[in-house]
Amino acid sequence: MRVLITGASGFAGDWLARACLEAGDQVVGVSRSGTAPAGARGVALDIGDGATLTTLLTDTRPQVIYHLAALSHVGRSWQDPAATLNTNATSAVSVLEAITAAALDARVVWVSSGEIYGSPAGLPISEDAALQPENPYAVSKAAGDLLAGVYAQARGLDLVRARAFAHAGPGQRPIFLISNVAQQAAAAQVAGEKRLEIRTGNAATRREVTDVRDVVRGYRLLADPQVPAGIYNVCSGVSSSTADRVAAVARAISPIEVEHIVDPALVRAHEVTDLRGSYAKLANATGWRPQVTLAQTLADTIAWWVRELERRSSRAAE
Ligand code: A2R
Repeated sequence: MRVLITGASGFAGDWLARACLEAGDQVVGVSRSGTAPAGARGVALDIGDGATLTTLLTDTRPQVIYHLAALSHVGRSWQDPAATLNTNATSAVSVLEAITAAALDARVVWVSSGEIYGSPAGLPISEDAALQPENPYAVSKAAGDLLAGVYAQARGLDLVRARAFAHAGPGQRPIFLISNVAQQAAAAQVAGEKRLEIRTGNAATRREVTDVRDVVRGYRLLADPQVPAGIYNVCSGVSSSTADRVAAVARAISPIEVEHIVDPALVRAHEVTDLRGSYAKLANATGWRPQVTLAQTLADTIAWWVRELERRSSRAAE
């Protein structure tokens, strides 16, 4: 299978590219840096450059296009909302235009986000919930999601919108919460500490998280043209509280003693108490179910950070 992945240098894109390579796909990975895993062809390209993207699509004729390229961080979207909207909405149009212009017979897996639902009226969140984005990132992803739906209908693209909820796992940047806590835990292990303080916001707030390996398995299942086009949540369906997650970290790095400190500076005033999605539609269409537990995600992410920190310190010592 010939596949093209935008955002192949990113956290999920790298896992996806490697999963495709393992399955025997020929992978073209697009990002501004052009970095892609060994075995893939990395192409340095800004997705806003529609003409070059059209030429690349025409030359490589992918059978599946996974669109992941985005500015992906909610906090950073408040720092630079215009850039976030530019990449995730305006440049998303250039991707849709390029796919249309290349006139490919391809399945498009358009990676959207569970963030676009905002605070829903009911749980679990299904695909027909209203879109109520609450930050610039969520607005930009909602715009990209809606545009993809409009292009699929108006231009006849064979497109699925994969609304991925928060995901985590080895290799994620520490600006994301789970990776940040895992990095702290790994640093304590590497330094031989006996005690670790973890500071968080509200301990009772419940959020869901899906392992990145489950997420990319979902994307690959959605690439099958037999799966009806449409909208699919990709999510674990279970939420855990902040306190649960800190306790899971403590179990993962035992015997290091973990003290959970709820920092008033991190507590948000009007926070939604629970958020979780429903993956029933994806399960019905593909048989997908999450396989990796939160404990496993945490253990693997901590182990990844231990290797990463040791690699950095041996490089610094050279
Ligand atoms: O361009 P680079 O080398 O910084 O690569 C990032 C790429 N990217 C772009 N590629 C081409 N043109 C652009 N203008 C552009 N802006 C960003 O998107 C990188 O390969 C990827 C984003 O990776 P991460 O920040 O690690 O995001 P993650 O967690 O892998 O999320 C993937 C997708 C996104 O659509 C999220 O909105 C969704 O999953 O949750």
